[in-house]
Amino acid sequence: MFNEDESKITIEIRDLPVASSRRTLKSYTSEYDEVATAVPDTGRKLERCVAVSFCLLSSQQKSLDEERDELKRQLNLTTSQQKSLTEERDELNRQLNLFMPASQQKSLDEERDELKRQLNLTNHYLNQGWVYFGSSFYYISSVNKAWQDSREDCLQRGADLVIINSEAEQKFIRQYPKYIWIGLTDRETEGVWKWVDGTPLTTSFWRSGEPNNYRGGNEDCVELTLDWNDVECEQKKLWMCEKKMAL
Ligand code: GN1
Ligand code: CA
Repeated sequence: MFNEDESKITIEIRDLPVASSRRTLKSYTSEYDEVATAVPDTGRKLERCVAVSFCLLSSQQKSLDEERDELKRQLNLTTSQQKSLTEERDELNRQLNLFMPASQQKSLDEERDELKRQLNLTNHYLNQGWVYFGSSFYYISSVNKAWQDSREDCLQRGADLVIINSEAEQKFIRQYPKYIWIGLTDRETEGVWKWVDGTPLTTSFWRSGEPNNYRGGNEDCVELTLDWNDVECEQKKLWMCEKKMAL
């Protein structure tokens, strides 16, 4: 880039003794002026070079400054948007609490969850062929089993053998096929009839002459034959399950 004269100047400046590096800016300036006067072209080129570098640096700084200002502007915008959203949320919460206290909201949420649970359960039972009557679902089997096995089947379905508490329920069950197991037994204590949920028998619908422990047998379980009859628990019959569910 430099011609022979310029190379000389470079060497002269580089080869300056260490002590001279402590000289004042004034003395360098005058030295530069001397050199520039001695070699006029070199001085002009150096000046041009410094000026171009300065211009480049200035323009880079300018674009960095602009970029920083733009980022600041966007940050301020986001912060102010967030602030207004926070205020809006707080105001909505305040209004909602005025309209309905938090405790009431909670109990409504719980009620909604409970209703959802019941709806899912109801769909499940209806899809499996259960029938709703009074405040229970009922299921009638399609195969015959002994009383205990029948009961196991109901328990696996989340239910138990049917318990008959009223005349309405008795009438409802009479629509179904004859000879079905119900959840009544005196297996624990002969002559003391108890429902599968442990409650004692109060309202009964025995067939005339029953229970009779027929011919001195061991009739400890109850079938529904329009009305009730005690029979041996090992007989295989259809059965009915009941799942209580107040809807
Ligand atoms: C007799 O008639 P049937 O089979 O429905 C008996 C019942 C016995 C049952 C035993 C009037 O009923 O008590 O439990 O056989 N009924 C009469 O299978 O004796
Ligand atoms: Ca009998």
